[in-house]
Amino acid sequence: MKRLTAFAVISVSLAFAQTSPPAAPATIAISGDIPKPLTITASDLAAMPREKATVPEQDGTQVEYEGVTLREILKRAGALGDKLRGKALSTYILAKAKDGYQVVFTLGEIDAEFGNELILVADKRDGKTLFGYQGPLRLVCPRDKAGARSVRMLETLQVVNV
Ligand SMILES: Nc1nc2c(c(=O)[nH]1)N[C@H]1C(S)=C(S)[C@@H](COP(=O)(O)O)O[C@H]1N2
Ligand SMILES: [Mo]
Repeated sequence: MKRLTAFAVISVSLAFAQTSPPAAPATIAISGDIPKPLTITASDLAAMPREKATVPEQDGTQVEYEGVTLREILKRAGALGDKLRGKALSTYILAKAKDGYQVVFTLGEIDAEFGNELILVADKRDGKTLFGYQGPLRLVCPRDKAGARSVRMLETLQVVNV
């Protein structure tokens, strides 16, 4: 009986140890060459215009991500205006993740008049919050043929005007 209890206690603690810690709040910090640094919170994201994108997993299954476009976020931060001309066309966005992973996008590829890329800052996957190594926020680049720019655990966007 005692042994059974000890076994039960160990199993329960193991079960707890295996559950991931509470997810960090979904915020994204935007800094660099913008009028003023800005943090977008989970509730900001929920209130902004939302888009969906369906992309294939590496095994071919389709998953639906949902979130706010990088374009909307850059507009909110004052990095994207009406007509992208001059210096704005040599501006890039450095997207950084919690694990140090980082990739670059240009304002030109995101702007509707140029590349018109729909890049998503996603907070949901098939309707559910992004778990562990994926979230709470990630980029999704549906037009990319490889997954490498779809930064998981996205934390910051730095706007750099070269
Ligand atoms: N933070 C972070 N994001 C990342 C990576 C990484 O190492 N760290 N790897 C990239 C690569 S190489 C791929 S193929 C995709 C894989 O995303 P998936 O887990 O949705 O398949 O994540 C990308 N995003
Ligand atoms: Mo990859």
